[in-house]
Amino acid sequence: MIQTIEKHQQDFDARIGASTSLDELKQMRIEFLGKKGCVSQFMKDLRSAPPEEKPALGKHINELKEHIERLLTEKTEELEKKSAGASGAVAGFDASLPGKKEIAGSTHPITEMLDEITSIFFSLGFQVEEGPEIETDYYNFEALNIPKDHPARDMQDTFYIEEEVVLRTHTSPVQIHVMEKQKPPLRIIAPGKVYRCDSDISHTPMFHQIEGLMVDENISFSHLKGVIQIFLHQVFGEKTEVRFRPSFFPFTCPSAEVDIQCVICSGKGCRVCSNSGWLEILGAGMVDPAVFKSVDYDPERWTGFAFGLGIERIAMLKYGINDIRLFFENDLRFLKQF
Ligand code: FA5
Repeated sequence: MIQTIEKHQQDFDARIGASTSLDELKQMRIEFLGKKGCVSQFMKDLRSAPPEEKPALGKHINELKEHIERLLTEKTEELEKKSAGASGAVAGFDASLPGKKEIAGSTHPITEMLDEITSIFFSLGFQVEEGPEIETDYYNFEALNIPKDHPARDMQDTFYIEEEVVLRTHTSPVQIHVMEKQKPPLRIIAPGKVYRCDSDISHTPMFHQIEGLMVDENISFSHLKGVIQIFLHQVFGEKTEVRFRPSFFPFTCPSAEVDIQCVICSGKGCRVCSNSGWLEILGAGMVDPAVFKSVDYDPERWTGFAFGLGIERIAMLKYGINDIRLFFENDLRFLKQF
């Protein structure tokens, strides 16, 4: 039996030396180590061998088994390395599979609109300022001439964090922060997020505004009209219909709301413009003397205008979007179009 074992080992050594594929190795593993393979057969034969020969035979069979296992493992690793080297890949990597496409990110349409508007005002000499999104009641309302019991608070449905702390409902409080720090003349815009308890086809609870403020000697309403007109014509084109409508804001006097003809229905009236043919995009006016007093500016010497515009509304009009909520649903099919 020892001779037969040795014969099988020689046979195995010759075959493994000549083997060139992983399939051949699999086949040899079955033939030599499988249930019906020669090692199993030797184990069965061992049971009927004379007891005095059993230890030596057992040792030979185990050595053959270990030899086969070791050489099969070594040869498998060698062939795997070779095939990986040939395909330029690593083990377990299938070079024939189609590649995964890298998805490149792009700027959100609201960010693009913000950048575009900011650069228009920048070209008109306005500097960019920022303010906090969590505001005190004082900056969001009181310093802007909206006392606690004033009905104008109803115009901006407010998220209160504490009694005196709110999520800012508009970017107008940045006016106060800037005027407290800087002396006139000044010309600033303040872009950022604002929050109101609002949600429908043209309102979202979070949206973006850009505040504008210009203060100098002899600033008049015609300066305001000129700046707004230049801005809207740059965004929507020279032929765009714009209208100034008298309005009320406690922090400006006189005040106006500016509408632009609805681009969804070309002024005929639709769901988006509530059948009016116009969409309101900004509020504006001459800075109220009460606001100047709250920041220690002399209202006899300085005059100024301020405006606050809704970025999403402008983006809706520019791109012909009929539901503001699409901007925030993160649907890539929508976002990829910009
Ligand atoms: C204001 O917020 C004033 N602070 C604007 C202002 C600034 C007036 C300086 C005078 C001087 P109003 O509430 O109208 O005004 O909002 C301004 C713009 O924000 C609106 O014209 C509209 O375009 C947009 N807007 C208002 N509420 C929402 C909302 N929930 N979702 C999206 N856009 C909105």
